[in-house]
Amino acid sequence: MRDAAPDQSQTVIHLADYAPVPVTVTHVDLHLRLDPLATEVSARLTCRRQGPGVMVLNGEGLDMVSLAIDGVPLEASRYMLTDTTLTLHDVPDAFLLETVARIAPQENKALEGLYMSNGMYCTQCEAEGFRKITWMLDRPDVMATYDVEIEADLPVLLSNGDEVAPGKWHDPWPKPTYLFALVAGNLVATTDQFTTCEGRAVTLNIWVRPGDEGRTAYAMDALKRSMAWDETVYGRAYDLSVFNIVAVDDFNMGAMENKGLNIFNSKYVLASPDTATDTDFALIEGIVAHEYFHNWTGNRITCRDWFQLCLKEGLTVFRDQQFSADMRSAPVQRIGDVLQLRARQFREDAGPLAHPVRPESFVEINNFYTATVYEKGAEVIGMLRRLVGDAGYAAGCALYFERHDGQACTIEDWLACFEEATGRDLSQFKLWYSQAGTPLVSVTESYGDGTYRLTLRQTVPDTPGQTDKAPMVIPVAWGLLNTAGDEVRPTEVLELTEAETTLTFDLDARPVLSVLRGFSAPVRLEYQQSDTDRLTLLAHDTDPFNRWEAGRALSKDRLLRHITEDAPFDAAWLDALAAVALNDGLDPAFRALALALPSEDDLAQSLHDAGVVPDPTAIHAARKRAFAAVADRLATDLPRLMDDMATPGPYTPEASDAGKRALRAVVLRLLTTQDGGGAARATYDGADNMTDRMAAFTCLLEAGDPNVADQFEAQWSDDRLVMDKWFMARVAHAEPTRAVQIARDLTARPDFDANNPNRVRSVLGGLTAGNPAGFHNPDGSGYEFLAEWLLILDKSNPQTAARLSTAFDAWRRYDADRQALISAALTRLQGQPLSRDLSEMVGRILG
Ligand code: 0A1
Ligand code: ZN
Repeated sequence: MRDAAPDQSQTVIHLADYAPVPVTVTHVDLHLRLDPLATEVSARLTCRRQGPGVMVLNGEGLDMVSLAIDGVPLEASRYMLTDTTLTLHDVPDAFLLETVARIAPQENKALEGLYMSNGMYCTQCEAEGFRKITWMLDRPDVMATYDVEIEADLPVLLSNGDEVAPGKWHDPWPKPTYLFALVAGNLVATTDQFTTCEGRAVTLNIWVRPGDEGRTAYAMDALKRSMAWDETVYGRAYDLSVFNIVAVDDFNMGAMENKGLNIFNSKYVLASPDTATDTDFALIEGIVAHEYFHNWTGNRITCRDWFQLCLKEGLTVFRDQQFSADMRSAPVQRIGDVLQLRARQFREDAGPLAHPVRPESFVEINNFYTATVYEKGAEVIGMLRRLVGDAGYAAGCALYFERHDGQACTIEDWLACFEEATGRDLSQFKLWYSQAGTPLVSVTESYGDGTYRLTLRQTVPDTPGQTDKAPMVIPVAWGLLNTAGDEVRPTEVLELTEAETTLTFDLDARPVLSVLRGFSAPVRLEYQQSDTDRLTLLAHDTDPFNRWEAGRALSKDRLLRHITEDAPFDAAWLDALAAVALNDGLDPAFRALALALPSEDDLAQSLHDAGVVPDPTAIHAARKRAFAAVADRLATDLPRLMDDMATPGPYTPEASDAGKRALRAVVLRLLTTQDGGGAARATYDGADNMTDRMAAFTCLLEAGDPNVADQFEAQWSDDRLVMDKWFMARVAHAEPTRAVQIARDLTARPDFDANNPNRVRSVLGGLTAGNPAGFHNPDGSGYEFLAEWLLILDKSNPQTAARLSTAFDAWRRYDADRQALISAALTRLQGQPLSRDLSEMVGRILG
């Protein structure tokens, strides 16, 4: 294997420096003769001058075989070739550039460009991978049509667009390089049909390795539902005669929206009841939809430059969340989305990696596929919709699709459509794209003499490179209940635009405030609401999100007070949780969410926010005690609850059954604290689906069952995706003092493939995210272990190494000893030759 040469160039690229290319490419004609070590890529680029200047093409790791313009080989004096560029001097106004390059896909372990996975050729070109295939203007504002011819002794040869002859593909839709894709291999398809609302017959294929055909049905179903939904809700129809999805085992991210040829991490396509959990099914549905929705938000209308990434990603995440909410329970989906946002994006926004939704500079764009760009980007779209209303949102989207189809756009283009369609000035709203950091909204209220007064104050915290921020426009949805729990004022949206706003009302009695309903803005609330009011909201709020939020606030408060003051767990809280758990009128999925306690990382951040240094070991222990207290309170009800949540009949991934299994999983965890694993063992032995099996497996691991790990392995050792779950669970559910050693031992196994990102993430992520008390072992062994692996991975797959390094980003929360250990590990890393990806991350984390 050839190591990826460390690229330490730390050139900073700025949004402000954007300039269009002087010479553009309008058509790309590619011929690829595939070979593991000597693939020949012949490219014919139709070029046209559009302004003054030299033409600089990108090209990395390419061996040049030939170079010609309009059929004439180019003399050495007319071009300059470097490791990363091909500069052409004195080109005509219109010409054909012909290059032949040689590359070695088999040696490409960075999984960017053209690479091989289990004998199959595949590509990943976003963001800047096309330059590893051939010389080209590898930037999103250069949009070209493509003809591709693939030569290989393999049965299936795929590229973008429509197949015009075996192995020959034509894509009529102009696209940037990052949407190019090619796949060649021994694959089998599950095929279906869809007829669009415009009457176009579309063949749908999901291509997998032979043997995996039995696991494609759910993804196909999700694809058809996505196509129909985008027509109905956004008026967007598909535009080619074929839509191909390919499942690949070695993939850096979740999936990729290449035009007409989506490539997926096999984890997000393949599912059967026996091998995938309910969570996997939900993720597959959401990701299939996400990639499909990109066909309009990303592909037909793309980004002018990579700073505009949120233009396609924030909008497409918002759309996939809307879709999932329509397919499933909307409140449960919203709670899940907010949990995810807080866990990943709030954490990012609170630390050294904080950046605006539209960053203004970067060294390596791959480091900006972040929770802020994706998830906060989606929240910004949600706020926009709230502010302009449903009709205004529909009108703005319609104008955007009509005006910008076929273009590479900016956030300014997007917002202008909403300003024009609705007449609303969005200049203050635009701050959401440029000011980093999670705004803090503090809420104070008073009641006296028949007057209720509500004051909201906002501040936006300092973040790296940004201080003294202006007030944002924050849509705060709120309503009032009376103390008996009846709603006295239904939801209204207050647009907080100033640093401080006060509302005053005449009311007969003191109300109970329900604020930030539906989590109407991605902000943190500072609000000392009384227990009584929270209990009222938990029992009665008409807004399901805030009903859950009230319970969450109570639980978090109990845990924090238990950690800082040793406060006992009181009956009022336990009774309230029990009441929700046993309320048959509520959706089981909601009850499961209400019973789940805040995560260890969430508690660590909350302690830090309160000025207390978090101790991961103490947090872990406190959370276990809280769980045991809930189990004690519910003890006599647990077996019945388990029975009530039975799902008779064969497994279906439907949300209603999944909700019951989710509640059963929480109940099983509670039961395990009481019976040492008896119920979990019975569930494990009797499970007929992976959801129940995994729920029981993790309980048994935590209970110290001596056999279950081997038993699971014996049954599933041939299944890569199932074994990823096993690797992760072994670490995440290990006793914290043993977690690092277990992780270390797992990486020494022959089936630990360091070139497979899923396997690597199972073990390293299982430790850093799944077992915080283990990762933060006071002896520093977790930090050492991660740093060692970052260095190893960086040599072959810099992108994955850089992503995993974010586990260190919250280091300044911790005590002086832990901080010293982490900064020493990071500083040692910094002293090594690192990739551009990892060195940018380490530098930013150290600050
Ligand atoms: N655009 C894809 C995600 C993606 C991004 C980068 C990749 O390689 C660096 C791969 C995939 C999406 O949003 O699904
Ligand atoms: Zn996306």
